Amino acid sequence: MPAPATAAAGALPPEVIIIGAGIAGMHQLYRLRELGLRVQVFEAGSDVGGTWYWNRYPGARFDSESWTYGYSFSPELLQEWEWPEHFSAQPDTLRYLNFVADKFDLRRDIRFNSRVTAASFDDATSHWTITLDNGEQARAPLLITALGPLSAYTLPNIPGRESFAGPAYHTARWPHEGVDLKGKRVGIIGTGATAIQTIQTIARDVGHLTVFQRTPNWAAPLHNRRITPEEQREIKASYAEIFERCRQTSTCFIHQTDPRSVFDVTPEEREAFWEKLYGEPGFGIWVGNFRDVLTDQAANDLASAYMARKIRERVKDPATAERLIPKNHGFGTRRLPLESGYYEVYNQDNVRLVDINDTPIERITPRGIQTSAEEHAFDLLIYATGFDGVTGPYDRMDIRGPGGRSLRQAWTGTPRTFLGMLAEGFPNMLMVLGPHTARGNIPRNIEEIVDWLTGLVAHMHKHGLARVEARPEAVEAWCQHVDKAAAGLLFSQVNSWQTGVNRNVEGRDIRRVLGYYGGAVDYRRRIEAVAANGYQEFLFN
Ligand code: NA7
Repeated sequence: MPAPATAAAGALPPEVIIIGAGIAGMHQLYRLRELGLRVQVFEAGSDVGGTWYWNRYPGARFDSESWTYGYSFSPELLQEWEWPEHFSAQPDTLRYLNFVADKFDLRRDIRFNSRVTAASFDDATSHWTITLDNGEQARAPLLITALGPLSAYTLPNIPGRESFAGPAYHTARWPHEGVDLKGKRVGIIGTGATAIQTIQTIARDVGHLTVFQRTPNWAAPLHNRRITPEEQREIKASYAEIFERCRQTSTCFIHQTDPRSVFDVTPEEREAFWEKLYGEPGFGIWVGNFRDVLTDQAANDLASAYMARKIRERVKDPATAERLIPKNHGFGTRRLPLESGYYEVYNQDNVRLVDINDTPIERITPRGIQTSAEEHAFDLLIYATGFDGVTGPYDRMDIRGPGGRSLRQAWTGTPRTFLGMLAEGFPNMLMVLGPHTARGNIPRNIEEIVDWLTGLVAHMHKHGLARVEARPEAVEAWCQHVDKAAAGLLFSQVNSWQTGVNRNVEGRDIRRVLGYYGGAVDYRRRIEAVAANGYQEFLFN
Protein backbone atom coordinates (compact mmCIF):
# COMPACT_ATOMS: atom_id res chain seq x y z
CA MET A 1 0.00 0.00 0.00
CA PRO A 2 1.48 3.41 -0.96
CA ALA A 3 2.54 5.69 1.88
CA PRO A 4 0.38 8.78 2.48
CA ALA A 5 2.09 11.92 1.17
CA THR A 6 0.55 14.37 3.58
CA ALA A 7 1.29 15.67 7.02
CA ALA A 8 2.48 14.05 10.19
CA ALA A 9 0.79 11.11 11.91
CA GLY A 10 -2.43 12.17 13.58
CA ALA A 11 -2.87 15.28 11.40
CA LEU A 12 -6.18 15.62 9.59
CA PRO A 13 -6.10 14.97 5.83
CA PRO A 14 -6.29 17.97 3.51
CA GLU A 15 -9.60 19.31 2.26
CA VAL A 16 -7.95 20.67 -0.87
CA ILE A 17 -4.88 19.56 -2.81
CA ILE A 18 -3.18 22.12 -5.02
CA ILE A 19 -0.66 21.12 -7.66
CA GLY A 20 1.98 23.80 -8.19
CA ALA A 21 3.55 26.49 -6.00
CA GLY A 22 4.04 29.17 -8.61
CA ILE A 23 2.23 32.51 -8.64
CA ALA A 24 -1.15 30.78 -8.94
CA GLY A 25 -0.67 27.99 -6.41
CA MET A 26 0.75 30.36 -3.79
CA HIS A 27 -2.18 32.72 -4.13
CA GLN A 28 -4.73 29.91 -4.10
CA LEU A 29 -3.18 28.52 -0.93
CA TYR A 30 -3.35 31.94 0.73
CA ARG A 31 -7.02 32.38 -0.20
CA LEU A 32 -8.14 28.91 0.89
CA ARG A 33 -6.39 29.36 4.22
CA GLU A 34 -8.51 32.47 4.67
CA LEU A 35 -11.55 30.19 4.39
CA GLY A 36 -10.08 28.09 7.18
CA LEU A 37 -9.48 25.04 4.97
CA ARG A 38 -6.70 22.51 5.33
CA VAL A 39 -4.67 22.71 2.16
CA GLN A 40 -1.75 20.69 0.90
CA VAL A 41 0.32 21.94 -2.03
CA PHE A 42 2.61 19.67 -4.04
CA GLU A 43 5.41 21.26 -6.02
CA ALA A 44 7.91 19.59 -8.34
CA GLY A 45 10.63 22.19 -7.72
CA SER A 46 12.66 22.52 -4.55
CA ASP A 47 11.13 25.91 -3.74
CA VAL A 48 8.35 28.33 -4.67
CA GLY A 49 8.20 30.39 -7.86
CA GLY A 50 7.03 28.15 -10.72
CA THR A 51 7.97 29.83 -13.99
CA TRP A 52 10.41 32.08 -12.15
CA TYR A 53 11.92 29.16 -10.29
CA TRP A 54 12.61 27.15 -13.45
CA ASN A 55 13.44 29.77 -16.07
CA ARG A 56 16.83 31.04 -14.93
CA TYR A 57 18.38 31.49 -18.36
CA PRO A 58 20.53 34.60 -18.90
CA GLY A 59 18.42 37.69 -19.50
CA ALA A 60 15.09 36.22 -18.30
CA ARG A 61 12.80 39.09 -17.33
CA PHE A 62 9.26 40.46 -17.45
CA ASP A 63 7.66 42.03 -20.46
CA SER A 64 4.92 43.26 -18.10
CA GLU A 65 5.49 46.42 -16.09
CA SER A 66 6.77 45.12 -12.73
CA TRP A 67 4.39 47.32 -10.76
CA THR A 68 1.40 45.75 -12.53
CA TYR A 69 2.67 42.23 -11.98
CA GLY A 70 2.80 41.64 -8.21
CA TYR A 71 -0.04 40.37 -6.03
CA SER A 72 -2.62 42.99 -5.22
CA PHE A 73 -4.30 41.20 -2.30
CA SER A 74 -2.16 42.67 0.48
CA PRO A 75 -1.79 46.47 0.80
CA GLU A 76 1.02 45.84 3.28
CA LEU A 77 2.93 43.69 0.79
CA LEU A 78 2.51 46.37 -1.88
CA GLN A 79 4.09 48.94 0.41
CA GLU A 80 6.89 46.69 1.62
CA TRP A 81 8.14 45.37 -1.70
CA GLU A 82 10.20 47.54 -4.07
CA TRP A 83 10.74 46.48 -7.67
CA PRO A 84 14.21 47.61 -8.75
CA GLU A 85 13.37 47.88 -12.47
CA HIS A 86 10.33 48.71 -14.58
CA PHE A 87 10.62 45.23 -16.12
CA SER A 88 11.90 42.92 -13.43
CA ALA A 89 14.76 40.49 -14.02
CA GLN A 90 14.15 36.86 -13.04
CA PRO A 91 16.38 36.88 -9.92
CA ASP A 92 14.40 39.82 -8.50
CA THR A 93 11.08 38.19 -9.35
CA LEU A 94 12.11 34.99 -7.63
CA ARG A 95 13.27 37.06 -4.65
CA TYR A 96 9.82 38.68 -4.61
CA LEU A 97 8.01 35.33 -4.60
CA ASN A 98 10.26 34.12 -1.79
CA PHE A 99 9.48 37.31 0.11
CA VAL A 100 5.76 36.58 -0.28
CA ALA A 101 6.21 32.93 0.79
CA ASP A 102 8.10 34.09 3.91
CA LYS A 103 5.74 36.90 4.77
CA PHE A 104 2.65 34.68 4.69
CA ASP A 105 4.42 31.55 5.94
CA LEU A 106 3.27 29.65 2.87
CA ARG A 107 5.93 26.94 2.86
CA ARG A 108 4.47 25.06 5.82
CA ASP A 109 1.69 23.77 3.55
CA ILE A 110 3.87 23.09 0.52
CA ARG A 111 5.70 19.85 -0.14
CA PHE A 112 8.63 20.46 -2.47
CA ASN A 113 10.47 18.02 -4.74
CA SER A 114 7.10 16.33 -5.18
CA ARG A 115 6.06 15.93 -8.78
CA VAL A 116 2.48 14.76 -9.22
CA THR A 117 2.40 12.10 -11.93
CA ALA A 118 -1.22 10.97 -11.67
CA ALA A 119 -4.58 11.96 -10.25
CA SER A 120 -7.70 9.83 -10.16
CA PHE A 121 -11.24 10.53 -9.06
CA ASP A 122 -13.20 8.08 -6.98
CA ASP A 123 -16.81 8.37 -8.05
CA ALA A 124 -18.19 6.68 -4.94
CA THR A 125 -16.60 9.04 -2.41
CA SER A 126 -16.07 12.09 -4.68
CA HIS A 127 -12.41 12.28 -3.70
CA TRP A 128 -9.27 12.77 -5.76
CA THR A 129 -6.17 10.68 -5.12
CA ILE A 130 -2.91 12.05 -6.42
CA THR A 131 0.28 10.03 -6.88
CA LEU A 132 3.77 11.47 -6.64
CA ASP A 133 6.81 10.39 -8.63
CA ASN A 134 8.08 8.43 -5.63
CA GLY A 135 4.82 6.48 -5.43
CA GLU A 136 3.40 8.28 -2.40
CA GLN A 137 -0.27 9.21 -2.53
CA ALA A 138 -2.58 11.81 -1.04
CA ARG A 139 -6.36 12.21 -1.04
CA ALA A 140 -8.72 15.15 -0.83
CA PRO A 141 -12.23 16.04 -2.02
CA LEU A 142 -11.01 18.96 -4.13
CA LEU A 143 -8.10 19.15 -6.54
CA ILE A 144 -6.85 22.48 -7.85
CA THR A 145 -4.41 22.50 -10.73
CA ALA A 146 -2.09 25.51 -10.79
CA LEU A 147 0.25 24.05 -13.36
CA GLY A 148 1.20 27.14 -15.35
CA PRO A 149 0.45 27.39 -19.09
CA LEU A 150 4.15 27.23 -19.95
CA SER A 151 5.66 24.59 -17.70
CA ALA A 152 5.90 21.58 -20.04
CA TYR A 153 9.13 22.45 -21.86
CA THR A 154 9.93 20.68 -25.10
CA LEU A 155 13.26 19.65 -26.59
CA PRO A 156 13.76 19.69 -30.36
CA ASN A 157 13.04 16.41 -32.12
CA ILE A 158 16.38 16.37 -33.92
CA PRO A 159 18.23 13.08 -34.38
CA GLY A 160 21.41 12.60 -32.36
CA ARG A 161 20.41 14.96 -29.55
CA GLU A 162 21.89 12.71 -26.88
CA SER A 163 25.18 12.38 -28.71
CA PHE A 164 26.48 15.93 -28.15
CA ALA A 165 29.64 15.71 -26.04
CA GLY A 166 29.38 19.09 -24.31
CA PRO A 167 26.75 20.48 -21.96
CA ALA A 168 23.32 21.22 -23.44
CA TYR A 169 20.56 23.08 -21.61
CA HIS A 170 16.94 23.87 -22.25
CA THR A 171 16.34 27.46 -21.12
CA ALA A 172 13.61 26.26 -18.74
CA ARG A 173 16.11 23.99 -16.97
CA TRP A 174 19.05 26.38 -16.73
CA PRO A 175 21.41 25.29 -13.92
CA HIS A 176 20.81 27.13 -10.65
CA GLU A 177 24.51 27.77 -10.21
CA GLY A 178 24.70 29.52 -13.60
CA VAL A 179 26.86 28.64 -16.59
CA ASP A 180 30.19 30.20 -17.50
CA LEU A 181 29.86 31.16 -21.16
CA LYS A 182 32.95 33.34 -21.39
CA GLY A 183 34.86 32.70 -24.55
CA LYS A 184 32.79 29.61 -25.40
CA ARG A 185 31.48 28.59 -28.81
CA VAL A 186 27.75 28.47 -28.27
CA GLY A 187 24.91 27.28 -30.50
CA ILE A 188 21.32 28.19 -29.76
CA ILE A 189 18.20 26.73 -31.38
CA GLY A 190 15.10 28.91 -31.41
CA THR A 191 14.22 32.57 -31.88
CA GLY A 192 11.13 33.00 -29.67
CA ALA A 193 10.74 35.40 -26.74
CA THR A 194 13.06 33.29 -24.58
CA ALA A 195 15.78 32.95 -27.22
CA ILE A 196 15.69 36.67 -27.92
CA GLN A 197 16.28 37.51 -24.25
CA THR A 198 19.05 34.92 -24.06
CA ILE A 199 20.78 35.88 -27.30
CA GLN A 200 20.93 39.61 -26.58
CA THR A 201 22.31 38.88 -23.09
CA ILE A 202 25.00 36.30 -23.87
CA ALA A 203 26.23 37.64 -27.22
CA ARG A 204 28.69 39.99 -25.53
CA ASP A 205 30.24 37.29 -23.31
CA VAL A 206 30.53 34.25 -25.52
CA GLY A 207 33.45 33.63 -27.84
CA HIS A 208 31.12 32.89 -30.74
CA LEU A 209 27.36 32.50 -31.01
CA THR A 210 25.46 30.72 -33.78
CA VAL A 211 21.70 31.23 -33.83
CA PHE A 212 19.64 28.55 -35.60
CA GLN A 213 16.42 30.16 -36.76
CA ARG A 214 13.41 28.35 -38.19
CA THR A 215 10.87 31.17 -37.95
CA PRO A 216 11.83 34.78 -37.25
CA ASN A 217 9.54 36.68 -34.89
CA TRP A 218 8.55 40.31 -34.91
CA ALA A 219 10.14 41.94 -31.87
CA ALA A 220 9.89 45.46 -30.45
CA PRO A 221 12.03 47.39 -27.94
CA LEU A 222 11.33 46.83 -24.23
CA HIS A 223 12.86 50.14 -23.02
CA ASN A 224 13.57 48.87 -19.54
CA ARG A 225 15.24 51.04 -16.89
CA ARG A 226 15.67 51.25 -13.15
CA ILE A 227 12.86 52.70 -11.05
CA THR A 228 13.97 55.96 -9.45
CA PRO A 229 13.21 56.65 -5.75
CA GLU A 230 10.68 59.26 -6.83
CA GLU A 231 8.93 56.80 -9.18
CA GLN A 232 8.98 54.24 -6.37
CA ARG A 233 7.06 56.62 -4.11
CA GLU A 234 4.64 57.40 -6.90
CA ILE A 235 4.04 53.72 -7.67
CA LYS A 236 3.37 52.92 -4.02
CA ALA A 237 0.95 55.80 -3.77
CA SER A 238 -1.03 54.77 -6.82
CA TYR A 239 -1.45 51.00 -6.68
CA ALA A 240 -5.22 51.32 -6.50
CA GLU A 241 -5.29 53.28 -9.77
CA ILE A 242 -2.75 50.97 -11.42
CA PHE A 243 -4.80 47.85 -10.71
CA GLU A 244 -8.01 49.60 -11.68
CA ARG A 245 -6.42 50.54 -14.99
CA CYS A 246 -5.42 46.89 -15.53
CA ARG A 247 -9.01 45.84 -14.84
CA GLN A 248 -10.25 48.10 -17.59
CA THR A 249 -8.06 46.82 -20.41
CA SER A 250 -8.68 43.72 -22.49
CA THR A 251 -5.30 42.17 -21.63
CA CYS A 252 -4.92 43.42 -18.03
CA PHE A 253 -1.82 45.37 -19.04
CA ILE A 254 -1.83 49.15 -18.62
CA HIS A 255 -1.95 49.42 -22.41
CA GLN A 256 -5.33 49.69 -24.10
CA THR A 257 -6.17 49.24 -27.77
CA ASP A 258 -6.47 52.54 -29.62
CA PRO A 259 -10.09 52.90 -30.81
CA ARG A 260 -9.00 54.26 -34.21
CA SER A 261 -8.55 52.20 -37.36
CA VAL A 262 -5.22 52.30 -39.17
CA PHE A 263 -7.22 53.79 -42.05
CA ASP A 264 -8.76 56.60 -39.99
CA VAL A 265 -5.52 58.55 -40.07
CA THR A 266 -3.13 59.88 -42.69
CA PRO A 267 0.08 57.94 -43.47
CA GLU A 268 2.03 60.66 -41.62
CA GLU A 269 -0.15 60.38 -38.51
CA ARG A 270 0.11 56.60 -38.62
CA GLU A 271 3.90 56.78 -38.86
CA ALA A 272 4.06 59.26 -35.98
CA PHE A 273 1.85 57.01 -33.80
CA TRP A 274 3.97 53.96 -34.53
CA GLU A 275 7.18 55.90 -33.87
CA LYS A 276 5.74 56.91 -30.51
CA LEU A 277 4.77 53.33 -29.64
CA TYR A 278 8.14 51.98 -30.80
CA GLY A 279 9.83 54.45 -28.46
CA GLU A 280 7.70 53.58 -25.43
CA PRO A 281 8.24 50.81 -22.86
CA GLY A 282 6.35 47.54 -22.84
CA PHE A 283 3.60 45.97 -24.90
CA GLY A 284 1.92 49.21 -26.06
CA ILE A 285 2.93 48.61 -29.66
CA TRP A 286 1.23 45.20 -29.52
CA VAL A 287 -1.89 45.61 -27.41
CA GLY A 288 -2.18 49.41 -27.53
CA ASN A 289 -2.03 49.68 -31.31
CA PHE A 290 -4.81 50.69 -33.75
CA ARG A 291 -7.88 48.53 -33.18
CA ASP A 292 -7.61 46.67 -36.50
CA VAL A 293 -3.91 45.79 -36.53
CA LEU A 294 -4.57 42.33 -35.07
CA THR A 295 -7.85 41.71 -36.91
CA ASP A 296 -7.61 43.14 -40.42
CA GLN A 297 -5.05 41.82 -42.89
CA ALA A 298 -4.61 45.10 -44.76
CA ALA A 299 -4.07 47.01 -41.48
CA ASN A 300 -1.71 44.32 -40.27
CA ASP A 301 0.29 44.48 -43.53
CA LEU A 302 0.96 48.16 -42.93
CA ALA A 303 2.11 47.52 -39.36
CA SER A 304 4.32 44.67 -40.55
CA ALA A 305 5.87 46.90 -43.21
CA TYR A 306 6.68 49.50 -40.54
CA MET A 307 8.31 46.87 -38.29
CA ALA A 308 10.27 45.42 -41.23
CA ARG A 309 11.65 48.88 -41.93
CA LYS A 310 12.84 49.10 -38.32
CA ILE A 311 14.69 45.79 -38.66
CA ARG A 312 16.36 46.95 -41.89
CA GLU A 313 17.46 50.16 -40.17
CA ARG A 314 19.00 48.32 -37.25
CA VAL A 315 20.73 45.37 -38.94
CA LYS A 316 23.69 46.39 -41.10
CA ASP A 317 23.90 43.38 -43.39
CA PRO A 318 20.85 43.52 -45.71
CA ALA A 319 20.78 39.75 -46.24
CA THR A 320 20.73 39.12 -42.48
CA ALA A 321 18.04 41.77 -42.03
CA GLU A 322 15.86 40.01 -44.62
CA ARG A 323 16.29 36.70 -42.78
CA LEU A 324 15.16 38.35 -39.55
CA ILE A 325 11.95 39.68 -41.09
CA PRO A 326 9.03 37.26 -40.69
CA LYS A 327 7.42 36.34 -43.99
CA ASN A 328 4.85 33.75 -42.90
CA HIS A 329 2.97 35.73 -40.26
CA GLY A 330 2.05 39.32 -39.65
CA PHE A 331 3.12 41.64 -36.86
CA GLY A 332 1.62 40.72 -33.48
CA THR A 333 -0.01 37.49 -34.63
CA ARG A 334 2.34 35.55 -32.37
CA ARG A 335 3.29 36.55 -28.85
CA LEU A 336 5.46 39.65 -29.39
CA PRO A 337 8.95 39.26 -27.92
CA LEU A 338 10.29 42.48 -26.41
CA GLU A 339 13.98 43.11 -26.88
CA SER A 340 16.88 45.26 -25.77
CA GLY A 341 19.45 45.49 -28.53
CA TYR A 342 18.50 42.13 -30.08
CA TYR A 343 18.79 43.20 -33.70
CA GLU A 344 22.15 44.92 -33.14
CA VAL A 345 23.58 41.61 -31.92
CA TYR A 346 23.68 40.56 -35.58
CA ASN A 347 26.06 43.43 -36.30
CA GLN A 348 28.67 41.78 -34.05
CA ASP A 349 31.50 39.81 -35.67
CA ASN A 350 31.12 36.93 -33.22
CA VAL A 351 27.44 36.26 -34.04
CA ARG A 352 26.12 34.28 -36.98
CA LEU A 353 22.52 33.67 -38.01
CA VAL A 354 21.78 30.34 -39.68
CA ASP A 355 18.41 30.10 -41.38
CA ILE A 356 17.57 26.43 -41.19
CA ASN A 357 15.06 26.78 -43.98
CA ASP A 358 18.05 27.33 -46.31
CA THR A 359 20.31 24.77 -44.65
CA PRO A 360 18.21 22.39 -42.55
CA ILE A 361 19.61 20.80 -39.41
CA GLU A 362 20.28 17.16 -40.21
CA ARG A 363 21.43 15.96 -36.81
CA ILE A 364 23.17 16.82 -33.61
CA THR A 365 26.64 15.33 -33.49
CA PRO A 366 29.18 14.84 -30.67
CA ARG A 367 30.89 18.05 -31.87
CA GLY A 368 27.86 20.21 -32.58
CA ILE A 369 25.19 20.65 -35.23
CA GLN A 370 25.29 19.24 -38.72
CA THR A 371 23.27 21.16 -41.27
CA SER A 372 22.88 20.33 -44.95
CA ALA A 373 25.79 22.69 -45.59
CA GLU A 374 28.34 22.10 -42.82
CA GLU A 375 29.07 20.90 -39.30
CA HIS A 376 29.08 23.69 -36.69
CA ALA A 377 31.33 22.88 -33.72
CA PHE A 378 30.28 24.04 -30.23
CA ASP A 379 31.38 23.90 -26.62
CA LEU A 380 27.78 24.28 -25.46
CA LEU A 381 24.24 24.03 -26.86
CA ILE A 382 21.16 25.96 -25.77
CA TYR A 383 17.66 24.79 -26.57
CA ALA A 384 15.31 27.76 -26.48
CA THR A 385 12.70 25.57 -28.08
CA GLY A 386 9.66 26.46 -26.03
CA PHE A 387 6.79 24.62 -24.43
CA ASP A 388 3.82 22.39 -25.07
CA GLY A 389 1.57 25.27 -24.12
CA VAL A 390 -1.49 25.28 -21.86
CA THR A 391 -2.62 21.65 -22.20
CA GLY A 392 0.92 20.19 -22.17
CA PRO A 393 1.24 20.19 -18.36
CA TYR A 394 -2.10 18.36 -18.08
CA ASP A 395 -1.04 15.81 -20.68
CA ARG A 396 2.09 14.98 -18.74
CA MET A 397 0.04 13.69 -15.83
CA ASP A 398 -2.28 10.71 -15.96
CA ILE A 399 -5.51 12.41 -14.89
CA ARG A 400 -8.50 10.08 -14.61
CA GLY A 401 -12.07 11.13 -13.98
CA PRO A 402 -15.10 8.99 -13.09
CA GLY A 403 -14.87 5.48 -14.54
CA GLY A 404 -11.16 5.92 -15.23
CA ARG A 405 -11.78 8.32 -18.13
CA SER A 406 -8.51 9.94 -19.20
CA LEU A 407 -8.27 13.72 -19.49
CA ARG A 408 -5.51 13.35 -22.06
CA GLN A 409 -7.86 11.37 -24.25
CA ALA A 410 -10.83 13.61 -23.56
CA TRP A 411 -8.76 16.57 -24.80
CA THR A 412 -7.18 14.82 -27.79
CA GLY A 413 -8.83 17.05 -30.37
CA THR A 414 -9.32 20.15 -28.28
CA PRO A 415 -9.96 20.89 -24.61
CA ARG A 416 -13.55 21.05 -23.38
CA THR A 417 -14.12 23.34 -20.41
CA PHE A 418 -16.57 25.63 -18.72
CA LEU A 419 -15.02 29.08 -18.20
CA GLY A 420 -11.62 27.42 -18.53
CA MET A 421 -11.95 26.45 -14.88
CA LEU A 422 -13.64 23.04 -14.99
CA ALA A 423 -12.96 20.34 -17.57
CA GLU A 424 -16.03 18.59 -18.93
CA GLY A 425 -16.63 15.33 -17.08
CA PHE A 426 -13.99 15.90 -14.38
CA PRO A 427 -15.80 16.77 -11.13
CA ASN A 428 -14.08 18.56 -8.27
CA MET A 429 -11.04 19.46 -10.38
CA LEU A 430 -10.64 23.22 -10.56
CA MET A 431 -8.10 24.74 -12.92
CA VAL A 432 -6.27 28.02 -12.44
CA LEU A 433 -5.37 29.39 -15.86
CA GLY A 434 -6.40 26.25 -17.70
CA PRO A 435 -7.36 26.36 -21.37
CA HIS A 436 -10.08 28.86 -22.40
CA THR A 437 -9.30 31.55 -19.82
CA ALA A 438 -8.39 35.13 -20.61
CA ARG A 439 -4.62 35.53 -20.67
CA GLY A 440 -2.52 38.65 -20.83
CA ASN A 441 -0.84 40.11 -17.78
CA ILE A 442 -0.76 36.70 -16.14
CA PRO A 443 -0.84 37.49 -12.39
CA ARG A 444 -3.86 39.72 -12.94
CA ASN A 445 -5.64 36.87 -14.76
CA ILE A 446 -4.58 34.45 -12.04
CA GLU A 447 -5.86 36.66 -9.26
CA GLU A 448 -9.32 36.84 -10.76
CA ILE A 449 -9.55 33.11 -11.32
CA VAL A 450 -8.20 32.27 -7.87
CA ASP A 451 -10.69 34.61 -6.23
CA TRP A 452 -13.53 33.21 -8.30
CA LEU A 453 -12.60 29.60 -7.49
CA THR A 454 -12.31 30.55 -3.83
CA GLY A 455 -15.87 31.86 -4.05
CA LEU A 456 -17.02 28.57 -5.55
CA VAL A 457 -15.29 26.55 -2.82
CA ALA A 458 -16.80 28.82 -0.15
CA HIS A 459 -20.24 28.30 -1.72
CA MET A 460 -19.79 24.53 -1.56
CA HIS A 461 -18.72 24.62 2.05
CA LYS A 462 -21.51 26.92 3.07
CA HIS A 463 -24.11 24.62 1.53
CA GLY A 464 -22.45 21.33 2.44
CA LEU A 465 -21.88 20.35 -1.20
CA ALA A 466 -19.38 17.59 -1.81
CA ARG A 467 -19.28 17.53 -5.58
CA VAL A 468 -19.28 20.06 -8.39
CA GLU A 469 -19.27 19.60 -12.11
CA ALA A 470 -20.13 21.78 -15.08
CA ARG A 471 -23.38 20.98 -16.88
CA PRO A 472 -22.70 19.56 -20.38
CA GLU A 473 -24.88 22.23 -22.01
CA ALA A 474 -22.90 24.96 -20.21
CA VAL A 475 -19.65 23.41 -21.49
CA GLU A 476 -21.00 23.25 -25.01
CA ALA A 477 -22.16 26.88 -24.97
CA TRP A 478 -18.85 28.05 -23.50
CA CYS A 479 -16.73 26.12 -26.02
CA GLN A 480 -18.76 27.55 -28.88
CA HIS A 481 -18.37 31.04 -27.48
CA VAL A 482 -14.60 30.56 -27.03
CA ASP A 483 -14.23 29.48 -30.67
CA LYS A 484 -16.30 32.41 -31.88
CA ALA A 485 -14.26 34.91 -29.85
CA ALA A 486 -11.03 33.72 -31.48
CA ALA A 487 -12.36 33.42 -35.00
CA GLY A 488 -11.88 37.00 -36.13
CA LEU A 489 -8.31 37.34 -34.91
CA LEU A 490 -5.40 37.01 -37.31
CA PHE A 491 -3.37 35.07 -34.77
CA SER A 492 -5.86 32.17 -35.08
CA GLN A 493 -4.47 31.46 -38.54
CA VAL A 494 -0.85 31.25 -37.37
CA ASN A 495 1.08 28.36 -35.79
CA SER A 496 2.44 29.05 -32.31
CA TRP A 497 2.18 27.71 -28.78
CA GLN A 498 -0.82 30.01 -28.39
CA THR A 499 -2.69 28.09 -31.06
CA GLY A 500 -1.48 24.80 -29.62
CA VAL A 501 1.02 23.88 -32.32
CA ASN A 502 4.35 22.34 -31.33
CA ARG A 503 6.13 20.31 -33.95
CA ASN A 504 8.28 18.59 -31.30
CA VAL A 505 5.24 16.89 -29.79
CA GLU A 506 3.29 14.16 -31.52
CA GLY A 507 -0.27 15.15 -32.31
CA ARG A 508 0.38 18.85 -31.79
CA ASP A 509 0.17 19.85 -35.44
CA ILE A 510 -3.44 21.03 -35.47
CA ARG A 511 -4.37 24.53 -34.36
CA ARG A 512 -6.69 24.75 -31.35
CA VAL A 513 -8.17 27.65 -29.42
CA LEU A 514 -6.44 27.59 -26.06
CA GLY A 515 -7.36 30.96 -24.61
CA TYR A 516 -10.40 33.17 -24.22
CA TYR A 517 -10.06 36.06 -26.65
CA GLY A 518 -13.21 38.00 -25.88
CA GLY A 519 -11.06 40.16 -23.59
CA ALA A 520 -10.46 40.19 -19.86
CA VAL A 521 -13.28 42.64 -19.16
CA ASP A 522 -15.82 40.41 -20.88
CA TYR A 523 -14.38 37.30 -19.23
CA ARG A 524 -14.72 38.92 -15.80
CA ARG A 525 -18.28 39.98 -16.54
CA ARG A 526 -19.21 36.45 -17.54
CA ILE A 527 -17.62 34.66 -14.60
CA GLU A 528 -19.03 37.18 -12.13
CA ALA A 529 -22.51 36.66 -13.60
CA VAL A 530 -22.24 32.89 -13.09
CA ALA A 531 -21.40 33.41 -9.40
CA ALA A 532 -24.04 36.11 -8.92
CA ASN A 533 -26.73 33.82 -10.36
CA GLY A 534 -25.94 31.08 -7.88
CA TYR A 535 -23.80 28.84 -10.11
CA GLN A 536 -26.73 27.56 -12.15
CA GLU A 537 -24.37 26.16 -14.81
CA PHE A 538 -23.09 23.61 -12.32
CA LEU A 539 -24.41 20.34 -10.99
CA PHE A 540 -23.81 20.00 -7.26
CA ASN A 541 -24.43 17.28 -4.77
P1 NA7 B 1 8.45 29.76 -28.34
O1 NA7 B 1 7.93 31.11 -28.53
O2 NA7 B 1 7.56 28.61 -28.60
O3 NA7 B 1 9.77 29.63 -29.22
C1 NA7 B 1 10.41 28.41 -29.46
C2 NA7 B 1 11.43 28.60 -30.55
O4 NA7 B 1 12.13 27.39 -30.79
C3 NA7 B 1 10.79 29.00 -31.87
O5 NA7 B 1 11.65 29.92 -32.50
C4 NA7 B 1 10.73 27.66 -32.60
O6 NA7 B 1 10.65 27.78 -33.99
C5 NA7 B 1 12.03 27.06 -32.17
N1 NA7 B 1 12.07 25.61 -32.32
C6 NA7 B 1 11.34 24.71 -31.62
N2 NA7 B 1 11.64 23.47 -32.03
C7 NA7 B 1 12.54 23.57 -33.01
C8 NA7 B 1 13.23 22.64 -33.81
N3 NA7 B 1 13.00 21.33 -33.67
N4 NA7 B 1 14.11 23.10 -34.72
C9 NA7 B 1 14.33 24.43 -34.82
N5 NA7 B 1 13.72 25.37 -34.10
C10 NA7 B 1 12.83 24.95 -33.19
O7 NA7 B 1 9.00 29.56 -26.84
P2 NA7 B 1 9.71 30.63 -25.91
O8 NA7 B 1 10.29 29.88 -24.77
O9 NA7 B 1 10.60 31.51 -26.68
O10 NA7 B 1 8.53 31.52 -25.43
C11 NA7 B 1 7.41 30.93 -24.79
C12 NA7 B 1 6.68 31.96 -24.02
O11 NA7 B 1 7.40 32.20 -22.81
C13 NA7 B 1 6.57 33.29 -24.65
O12 NA7 B 1 5.50 33.40 -25.51
C14 NA7 B 1 6.41 34.18 -23.45
O13 NA7 B 1 5.07 34.23 -23.03
C15 NA7 B 1 7.25 33.55 -22.41
P3 NA7 B 1 9.20 27.84 -34.73
O14 NA7 B 1 8.66 29.20 -34.41
O15 NA7 B 1 8.37 26.74 -34.13
O16 NA7 B 1 9.50 27.63 -36.16
